Amino acid sequence: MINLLERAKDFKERTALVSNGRAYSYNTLGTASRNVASAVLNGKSDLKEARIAFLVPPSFEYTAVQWGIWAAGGIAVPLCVLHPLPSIQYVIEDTQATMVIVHPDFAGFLAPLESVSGVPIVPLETILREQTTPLPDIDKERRAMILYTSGTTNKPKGVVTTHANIEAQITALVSSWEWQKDDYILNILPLHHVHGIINVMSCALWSGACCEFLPKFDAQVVWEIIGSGRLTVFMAVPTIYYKLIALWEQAPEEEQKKMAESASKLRLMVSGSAALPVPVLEKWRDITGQTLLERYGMTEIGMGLSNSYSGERRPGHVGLPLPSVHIRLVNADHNPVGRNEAGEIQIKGPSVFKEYWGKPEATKNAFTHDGWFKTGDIAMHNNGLYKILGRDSVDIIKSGGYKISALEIEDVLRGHTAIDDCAVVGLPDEEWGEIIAACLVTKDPNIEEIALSQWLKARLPSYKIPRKFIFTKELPRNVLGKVTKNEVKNQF
Ligand code: MLC
Ligand code: AMP
Repeated sequence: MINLLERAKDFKERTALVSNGRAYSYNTLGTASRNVASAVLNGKSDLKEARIAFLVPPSFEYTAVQWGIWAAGGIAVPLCVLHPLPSIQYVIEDTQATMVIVHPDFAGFLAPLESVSGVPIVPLETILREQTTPLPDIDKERRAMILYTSGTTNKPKGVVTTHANIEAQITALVSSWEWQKDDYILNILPLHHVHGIINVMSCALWSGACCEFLPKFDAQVVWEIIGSGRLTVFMAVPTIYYKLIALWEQAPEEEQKKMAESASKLRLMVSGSAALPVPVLEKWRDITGQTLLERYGMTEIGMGLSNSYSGERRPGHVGLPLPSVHIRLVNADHNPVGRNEAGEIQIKGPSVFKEYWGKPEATKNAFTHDGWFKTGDIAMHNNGLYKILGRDSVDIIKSGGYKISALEIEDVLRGHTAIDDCAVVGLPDEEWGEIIAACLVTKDPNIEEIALSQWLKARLPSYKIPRKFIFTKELPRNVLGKVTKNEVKNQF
């Protein structure tokens, strides 16, 4: 199994996690994880890749549950605390989860699922009780985790990674970014995506460092924690840096100086999950003296490309392949491109995922016949470093660092009785990267945006809800009848 629980034994009484105002040592985390493993095994000798879903906010308990599932031979399926019930139900049913572990704050919210899906919902408290069972030996090639990511299909797909994949994703970053046991990082990201799970939490715990959880991003609190001087490393999506800059700009001059000085002391600040706008990089550098290290990654591959920790960090670029990552750029004819030519990023290596859960056809289509994973991102090699130019699909939107499928939102919108047809697009936005916009063909000329947003909130998480609407009699289409999304964008 992933070498996290075993390594924890070496770090003993060092602080692993700070959660809800309490510090937890590596020994405490190890014991809690073994209690969880014994509880989920419930008399069995090995879970044999049973899927265990868990709805637990970022916390000590989250980590103990994740490690416990791994130690018992299960597949960890972290659920998103921001999702409405239908999105959660989809993941539980798609993974055929055999159990859902639920934090007390979400027990009432999840309760209706037990009868609908027939899946046992188990309170977190019972899972954490002290108990011991012999734990199985887990081969690293076995499946460890499923994370859901949007693609060019309407429903998100489950990305399956093995213990070996996860270990490769962690170790590439630990060595490149020189993680040490004296590091201290703040996690402000959701823990159902790789950025928070791998880059922040798992890299810290691999290294014997400390990870503090802030359950929800709040720019004011983040600045206070930076001001405390305890952080050495910070990682976030570009939107978060934008929001931190906005708050700094509102502060009185004396305060600004203090904020900037404390931020200047961190050894590393990283941006990723979406393109870091050069003005944001420059502004952050002007304020703090820190040049953000931009890197490129994806749920299916962990991290692929990174600017240098100790060398050049070129604005607007994502650097070079991380250790063990093989990369090539290919054109539409599947041939490698020349220097300074654009091509699709394709990736090979031990960090690349195993499969889309239950979707052999989608898995096959995601790889070339000779085993390269097709990312769908377009890049060029520009004077020694890679630069991301965009994506090959207009149907994928990146907003606040979340990847969102336009088709998924269209599918939901078409379920509204007043909507005949629709087209969803991403519009460039300084703060969010892109914001979601919907062009609607409706029967009801009086349909209200507020009422529509409320209706959507019951069906989609907040970050997938369109922020702009326009109403039209007909969607623009090409001669083949396909909606021309670039024209829709122009209409906004
Ligand atoms: C929220 N709001 C949005 C929005 N999301 N408006 C436009 N577009 C969006 N996407 C609005 C809300 O409606 C609300 O408005 C206000 O913003 C605050 O909402 P919130 O929910 O409190 O937002 P906040 O917590 O500030 O969220 C911002 C954020 C969040 C940046 C912290 O989006 C986030 O956690 N992003 C990270 C996602 C992530 O981890 N991605 C990694 C994927 S892995 P009002 O009017 O009600 O106040 C990956 C691979 C890799 O990509 O390379 O890493
Ligand atoms: P996800 O599926 O949520 O893991 O999102 C992965 C996608 O985020 C990639 O395919 C890219 O499109 C995008 N992405 C990640 N990092 C960067 C970056 N530094 N610059 C531009 N796009 C990025």
